[in-house]
Amino acid sequence: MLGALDDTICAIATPPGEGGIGILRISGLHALDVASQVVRLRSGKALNGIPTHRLTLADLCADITNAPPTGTHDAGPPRFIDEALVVVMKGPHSFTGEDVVEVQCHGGPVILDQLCRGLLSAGARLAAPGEFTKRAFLNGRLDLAQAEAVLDTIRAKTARSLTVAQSQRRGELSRHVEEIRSELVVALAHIEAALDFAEEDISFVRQDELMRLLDATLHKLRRLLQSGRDGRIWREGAVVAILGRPNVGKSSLMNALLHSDRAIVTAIPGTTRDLLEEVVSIEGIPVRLVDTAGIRKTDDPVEVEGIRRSRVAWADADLALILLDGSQLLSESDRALLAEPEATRALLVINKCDLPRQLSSDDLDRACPGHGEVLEISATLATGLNQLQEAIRRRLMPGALESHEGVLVTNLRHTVALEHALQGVDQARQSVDAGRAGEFVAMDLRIAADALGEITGVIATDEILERIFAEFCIGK
Ligand SMILES: Nc1nc2c(ncn2[C@@H]2O[C@H](COP(=O)(O)OP(=O)(O)OP(=O)(O)O)[C@@H](O)[C@H]2O)c(=O)[nH]1
Ligand SMILES: [Mg+2]
Repeated sequence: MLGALDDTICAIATPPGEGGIGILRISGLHALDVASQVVRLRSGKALNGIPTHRLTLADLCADITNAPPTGTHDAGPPRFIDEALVVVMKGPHSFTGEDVVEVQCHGGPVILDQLCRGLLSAGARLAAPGEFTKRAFLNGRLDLAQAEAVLDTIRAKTARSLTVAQSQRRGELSRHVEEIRSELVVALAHIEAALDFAEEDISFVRQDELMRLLDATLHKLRRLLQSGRDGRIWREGAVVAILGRPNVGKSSLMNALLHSDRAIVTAIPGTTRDLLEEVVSIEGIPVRLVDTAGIRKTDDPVEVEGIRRSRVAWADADLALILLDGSQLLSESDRALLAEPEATRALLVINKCDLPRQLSSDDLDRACPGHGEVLEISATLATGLNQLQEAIRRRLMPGALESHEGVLVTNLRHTVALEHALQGVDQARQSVDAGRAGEFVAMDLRIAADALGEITGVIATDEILERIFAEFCIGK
């Protein structure tokens, strides 16, 4: 993999399709030579003669007739493709740390395709997904947690998720983890020194100091791990399923929360047959909202399949809303749903509160003993929705937003590494407590320090890198 760093890579960095501007990136040892074969500066100057990090006007020309994606062909006269603004970013002061050229031309698929082919003929190769960011990591421009946060930044679905991703991209998590790791490494060095000079009766480490350090480290690791559940939701979003018997207003609630006519709403029970999903920001939390088919006994095979899917959505959801029609008495279908064991963990929502109330609270308590909070809304009038959104947020993230000013762990890979580190430190602490030989303590501390090193990539195998960067898009 390291050998591949010699290649000059190129990729279209803007999304496929038509756009006002399309951007193509080139990075590598020969980025300037390769780009020079396609980029003609209007000033007549050579590409390597212009100042770094400055936009310059250019024409793009290449012989792209029958040019294969790679390899050689008989070169014809270069043809004008488009005019462009070109920026050279000389390494190491570029995103990848290498020489980078970015070409901004019109965002047409044919233009970008021809430009790309021209560069491939000039000796570049197509970048793999995430290869620019991987190079930034390998060249020491970013650590691994920061590189992962580049993807989270691009994928953030709400403003709050973006803030969390940006803080990780700036290296706040990395700094925190590195601080803990270096404390462990220092302790480890003392213990190992003590082992080396065991006969000479020199004490390099006081037991009470070591215990204090291990306790403090355990505390820090536990706090980081606790932030992991909320962190995962900020990064990946939560799934909230709207359930209920037919006609209670599930699709109406979906539309009200989305402020759009996404789902079909009719007075006919059994309107929704399939799952409908949309992402919406609920108090800053990215929520994938799932509208489901009304659950009731039926022989209609299409509806039966819809109901099966509703149950799958319920099982997969982080939170379920069970919707009830307040203008009617509880029906058999309502009762059956409320009697399900998972119903006690759902948020009960009484809809149609704009109509005269028929549903009684006592009846509800009997149908679902031990149920949680009950909210009252009208989906058509959009009343009670703020309280509902607040309740959803409270249920998804019981720790209020304010408590997360600190560092937040958002990534499962980091959580797993932190768990390993915690085990290691805990084990080391037990060994110290039991007066075991220093070798045991050192071994456990080494495991813990290495696990933390995997987060920032101080310790990273090719396999870890492949897995991380494969998730990226091409051009990033
Ligand atoms: N008065 C009143 N009517 C409502 C309210 N919410 C929904 N409705 C009406 O109830 C009927 C059913 O609404 P839907 O949103 O289609 O109900 P659903 O739960 O999705 O029904 P299925 O898809 O059949 O399971 C429609 O006629 C809606 O206009 C409400 O808050 N107040
Ligand atoms: Mg519906």
